[in-house]
Amino acid sequence: MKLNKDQIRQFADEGWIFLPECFSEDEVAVLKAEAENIYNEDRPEVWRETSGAPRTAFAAHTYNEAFSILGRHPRLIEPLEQVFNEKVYMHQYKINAKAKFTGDVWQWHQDYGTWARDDGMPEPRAMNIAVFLDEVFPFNGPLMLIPQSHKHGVLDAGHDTSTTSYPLWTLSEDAVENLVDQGGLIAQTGKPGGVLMFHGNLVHGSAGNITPFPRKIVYLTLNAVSNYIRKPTREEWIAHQDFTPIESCADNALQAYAQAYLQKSA
Ligand SMILES: O=C(O)CCC(=O)C(=O)O
Repeated sequence: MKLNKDQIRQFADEGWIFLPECFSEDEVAVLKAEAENIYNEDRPEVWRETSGAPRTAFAAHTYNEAFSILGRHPRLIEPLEQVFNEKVYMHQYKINAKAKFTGDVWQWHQDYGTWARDDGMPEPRAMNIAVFLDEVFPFNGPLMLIPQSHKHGVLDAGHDTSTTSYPLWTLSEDAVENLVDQGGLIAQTGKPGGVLMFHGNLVHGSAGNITPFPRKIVYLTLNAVSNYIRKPTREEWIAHQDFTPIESCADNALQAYAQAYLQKSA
């Protein structure tokens, strides 16, 4: 899947684009079922909120077939190869739960700020491409983005290791207020199967989820191969050190897997 001129322009100007209806109902159904299975496992890659609810599952592409196919899917890989003009590898892979009633906040941050400081990534030539598994409403903790904030480079940040179970380099309230004055603020809602891609320096965060509606989103962090990380400090399954370029699977691979899976479980 290639981005068109308008999408490329919006990405350059605003720092994000949303692509609705990228994955079918069957494809999403399988990923949702498998995400729940993973959250029920007791494994180090599954991090939990203080309530015990799942917060995120790392590296599912390395131990789950459906998420492995998603991690090689051309609808996600090709747009990033197009933007970076080279092959990409998987820097990080997360299935964020934002569980019903207890899903916790993600403080205001830039992804590249963490990749640079914690992983020694040389340039912001990596980014998150996110697949919505549940409907994202205005009220179940949508991702909030500050348009155009990617144009400010890496901003000052403090290392917050206490607010949630996930340490993050977070921005000050003053910095966020200034950026919102300039670029505004959007909350990206959308149906399951939609895809959001956003620049590594775009400032974003999300509020807690006190509704009965879970909000699962899968994030593939794809890095340009030449921009491989130089000084890793985190576990291999958080910031991968296998820099092998991803070869995309067939466009129908996940659909075929989903049909077989759904027939078996019917
Ligand atoms: O899932 C969310 O609400 C936020 C995730 C996020 O900001 C991140 O992974 O960097």
